[in-house]
Amino acid sequence: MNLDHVAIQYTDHMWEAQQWASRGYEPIECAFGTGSVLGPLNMDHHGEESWREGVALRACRDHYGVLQEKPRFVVTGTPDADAVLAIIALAALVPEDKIPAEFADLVNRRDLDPIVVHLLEEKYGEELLSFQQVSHLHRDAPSFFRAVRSMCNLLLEGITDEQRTKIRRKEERRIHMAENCPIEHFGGDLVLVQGTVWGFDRWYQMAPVVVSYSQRHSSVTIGCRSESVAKELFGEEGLLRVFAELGRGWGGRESIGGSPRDKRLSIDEARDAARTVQRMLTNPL
Ligand SMILES: [Mn+2]
Repeated sequence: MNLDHVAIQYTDHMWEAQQWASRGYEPIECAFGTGSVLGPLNMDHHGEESWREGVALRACRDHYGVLQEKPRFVVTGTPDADAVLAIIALAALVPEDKIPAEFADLVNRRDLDPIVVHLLEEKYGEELLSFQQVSHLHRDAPSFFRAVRSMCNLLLEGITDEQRTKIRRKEERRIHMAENCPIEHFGGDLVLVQGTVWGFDRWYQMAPVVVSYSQRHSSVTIGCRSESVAKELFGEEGLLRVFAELGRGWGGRESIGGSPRDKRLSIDEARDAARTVQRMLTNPL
């Protein structure tokens, strides 16, 4: 798969995303704490843009191939299926008939609510799982390229029965590990988990607010079940209020974010963060 003609710029900063956008790079899900950077295609659906439909859905249905001649993008965060499929559709990196509408729909539903969509029971669920199981995806441009390449291959070649079995087993193992990791309750609405796998879809079933400590990365992620839950519990700014309270470097969106990228945290520091979140919960405004 040759992606030499595709340009993807990664940034963690709104001003930088704006700069790329002004040079003709289409922002894909460039939501920052302070708002979204949009290009001509309005490819975001977070924060003030959350009234819009998801980006993959719109890219596949309404804008397939429109950036084929100028496939330039600016992105932020980790490469999720929604953003990656949007890039593939806009740049026409695979033929249109290789993107089943039901796959785009599943990517969209899973992006909006990972808790209610159980991939093991969905048509194309194994395909989406196979993408999600691509490891070592970080917050950088090479990861976006890797993710785009991997989804292109998936769409072009499909998966074998043998791969399907492996994918299902791996997902069952992930669910088991997520549900059996150490969990501490901070009141009824908040849990602190020490996860060795990504498990927010399972953890949100225990509480609407989850503080997850990753021993491997020595980092903390804080999430709310949804943007509307975040606003209900913490006020209009959602978790952004919490990140401001936690100090420099903490950040993200209304419903999810985490600890400073350049700082290693201990489990005790994660517990302190959970206590701060709990305090702000009981004291929403
Ligand atoms: Mn999305």
